Amino acid sequence: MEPKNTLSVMTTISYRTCHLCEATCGLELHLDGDEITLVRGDKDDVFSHGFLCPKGTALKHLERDPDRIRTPMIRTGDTWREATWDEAFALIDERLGQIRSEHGNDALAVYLGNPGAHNLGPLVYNRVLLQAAHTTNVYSASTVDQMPKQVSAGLMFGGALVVPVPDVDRTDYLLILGANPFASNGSLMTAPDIPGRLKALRKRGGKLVVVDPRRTKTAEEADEHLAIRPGTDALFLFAIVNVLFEDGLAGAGDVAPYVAGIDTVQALAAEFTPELVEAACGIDAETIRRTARELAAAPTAAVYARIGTCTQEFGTLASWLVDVVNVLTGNLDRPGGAMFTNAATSATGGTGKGRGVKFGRRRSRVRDLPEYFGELPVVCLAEEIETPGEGQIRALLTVSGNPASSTPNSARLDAAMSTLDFMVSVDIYLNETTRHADVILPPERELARGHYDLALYNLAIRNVANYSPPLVELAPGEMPEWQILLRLAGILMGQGADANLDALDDFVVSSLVERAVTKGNIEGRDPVEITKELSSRRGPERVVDLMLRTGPYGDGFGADPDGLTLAVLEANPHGVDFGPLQPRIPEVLRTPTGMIELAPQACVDDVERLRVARDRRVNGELVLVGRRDLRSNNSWMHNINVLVKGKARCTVHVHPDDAERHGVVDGASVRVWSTAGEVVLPAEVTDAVRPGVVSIPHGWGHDHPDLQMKVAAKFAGANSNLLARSDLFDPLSGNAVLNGIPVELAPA
Ligand SMILES: Nc1nc2c(c(=O)[nH]1)N[C@H]1C(S)=C(S)[C@@H](COP(=O)(O)OP(=O)(O)OC[C@H]3O[C@@H](n4cnc5c(=O)[nH]c(N)nc54)[C@H](O)[C@@H]3O)O[C@H]1N2
Ligand SMILES: Nc1nc2c(c(=O)[nH]1)N[C@H]1C(S)=C(S)[C@@H](COP(=O)(O)OP(=O)(O)OC[C@H]3O[C@@H](n4cnc5c(=O)[nH]c(N)nc54)[C@H](O)[C@@H]3O)O[C@H]1N2
Ligand code: SF4
Ligand SMILES: [Mo]
Repeated sequence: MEPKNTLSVMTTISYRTCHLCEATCGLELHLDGDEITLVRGDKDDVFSHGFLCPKGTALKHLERDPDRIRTPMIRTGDTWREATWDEAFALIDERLGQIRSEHGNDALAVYLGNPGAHNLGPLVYNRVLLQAAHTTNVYSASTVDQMPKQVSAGLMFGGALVVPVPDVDRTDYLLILGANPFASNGSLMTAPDIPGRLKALRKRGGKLVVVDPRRTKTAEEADEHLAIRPGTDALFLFAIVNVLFEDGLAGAGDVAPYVAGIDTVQALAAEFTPELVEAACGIDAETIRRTARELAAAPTAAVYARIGTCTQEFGTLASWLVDVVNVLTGNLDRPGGAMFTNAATSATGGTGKGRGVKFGRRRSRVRDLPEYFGELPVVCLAEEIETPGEGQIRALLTVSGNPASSTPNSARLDAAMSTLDFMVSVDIYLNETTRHADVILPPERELARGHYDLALYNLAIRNVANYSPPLVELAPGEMPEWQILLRLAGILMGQGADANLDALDDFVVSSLVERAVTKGNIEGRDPVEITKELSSRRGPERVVDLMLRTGPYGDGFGADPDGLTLAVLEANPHGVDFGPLQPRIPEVLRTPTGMIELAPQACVDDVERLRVARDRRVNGELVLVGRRDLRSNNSWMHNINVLVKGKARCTVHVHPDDAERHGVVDGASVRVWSTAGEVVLPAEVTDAVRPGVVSIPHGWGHDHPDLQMKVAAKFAGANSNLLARSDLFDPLSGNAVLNGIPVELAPA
């Protein structure tokens, strides 16, 4: 064996952006042939400067995990067998063909999971797949995640991705609610090395305040921690707004000419004094008042909120009020405040107006819940499978998703999935969800794919771009995920199991080109000529090239010879930095009025619900919240020994007072139950949670005998979503309530 850091003659060094979370760190990969021998942070990466976390290093183990599925699998009864691609697609064509012709397109549901937002194939081709499926039953991890933020941003600014991000590197004051970026490395805020950036903020004299029912690592590193009661962030933020108006501190700064609805917000906030909300929030009035004044007085400030404020009862109201405070403190769209990224693939040619957003064009069959941005709330999925009648779901296609683990009332969904007539999963593991599939289609290994973070660079705290080419050849029998998705799309379009992929892909690209020549830097150009210029590439890379070249820094196919192309990124393996964020209002707005709608009617109407909730005893005696661990990634990286070994991570955190009251002892097994179900797991008695709150991480519970994840089975843990209820959701976004769930607890 060789010492780790010595380069053998065989070693090549390559660079690649890590796709495992939203931080987009640059990795330096040492390869011996096709094998990774060492992973380091790329110190020349223009954005991450050498930072990486333990998951980045684990890429090496993920690539060679022996439990990973590498060949298509077909299940008959309880037995799985390997199959050829042709056989697998032929079976899918036959069965989905039957089901859809007999019962209609809605009989097939599609669920898109989180890794699809981090992988180039699905980022480009999931859309094509959905168009081909032509079904009302589209679901995704978005409605157990950020949908409230997208809805509030849609209502206020006009688009699902017009989401402001905190200008972390320049702000003087950062107020974080319901996020723990020291563990998660940031979300809806692409910022590699957030620990370093937050330390730098404090070092330059800035202040960091964290609002979280738990004293997280981020809270420990902050100047101040406010241990809020779960689900009350909207009340807290309303009280801040109240103080801003009462003290004459409210002013929208440079964006004032573009703000509509300030008076309505002022009137709504009038009743929510700090004194009125302090008991509900568990934060005293004086602290709320001081926080409002500090936010207003800081030279620049930003409010940033994430999972804890989205996956709760008032997810959209809280998400809305975050940006209301950003506007009213004059911090929206100014350096050091909350700003809009101008990603290299952003659509250009915006006029500062648009169609805005419209929800509910379709509705769920059983509960009549509206669609948001083309998808139905995943809290509806189980009932749509269970309930007979026209439009019942009989077949399911999951693409990089594990809804049996990640969505509420998992036991019910799990049972419902076992009744499906047919199920297909595009996935790399045989896990809680894919065990129900009839066919599993495994994508290629990570190093054989190109990578460009099409989604997350839209939310980056600097304008950056970085492309990673595939580093190894496809092994025999490996199929790229984009081709799998396109073949499935071909089947759903009725072109059969072996549709001409090249022709399909040409069609995808030509329709994008047709649209691109209607605006921006290639307006009026000949689409045939543009398509020809792109023709040396295929698959997602061709689409990325088009988007980069027509984006804000693009070469416009000759219009700016020094402009950006995919080839430029290929020549810059450490990325290209287009600098700090710049003010973008009004150009970035897509509302029909061209204004920032500070008081969208849907939010105004929902305030009544908040008013009622304020007076009740918050969600009963004990409520459940989640948490994330740095060495974990939702439900799917628990089969990697270096990440899961050591101290058990799937424990329930209980405050010492609650532990005493319920007779719970540190380390002993406890039973936690809700109206949805129960779990048994070890207790960790800690004052890091506030009294009345217990915390369990999600994504565990790998104990089913049918799973093929040997390491995960040893560290199985319990699935917290057995406790989450599918009847609890935020009515403005359909998003599940995963934090603030009433539970009870007893020694097991
Ligand atoms: N209680 C509770 N529940 C939660 C949350 C919470 O905070 N609390 N968080 C929610 C959030 S934010 C999210 S995003 C969701 C995640 O919900 P999901 O996206 O449904 O679940 P993941 O755990 O991310 O599972 C990802 C799946 O993709 C597969 N996979 C991994 N890599 C690839 C690949 O390259 N290609 C393909 N095709 N498949 C791949 C994995 O094997 C796994 O099956 O969970 C949500 N659930
Ligand atoms: N290591 C690791 N990194 C990840 C992931 C992972 O699973 N592991 N998942 C990735 C994904 S998909 C996402 S979406 C992001 C999420 O990124 P974050 O939003 O930073 O997620 P969490 O670390 O779960 O932090 C949420 C915090 O909200 C708190 N909270 C719960 N309820 C409330 C409430 O009512 N009010 C307030 N103010 N706080 C509350 C919780 O105690 C918790 O500390 O992380 C991503 N990065
Ligand atoms: S922080 Fe995220 S992007 Fe960076 S190395 Fe870790 S998992 Fe990868
Ligand atoms: Mo997420």
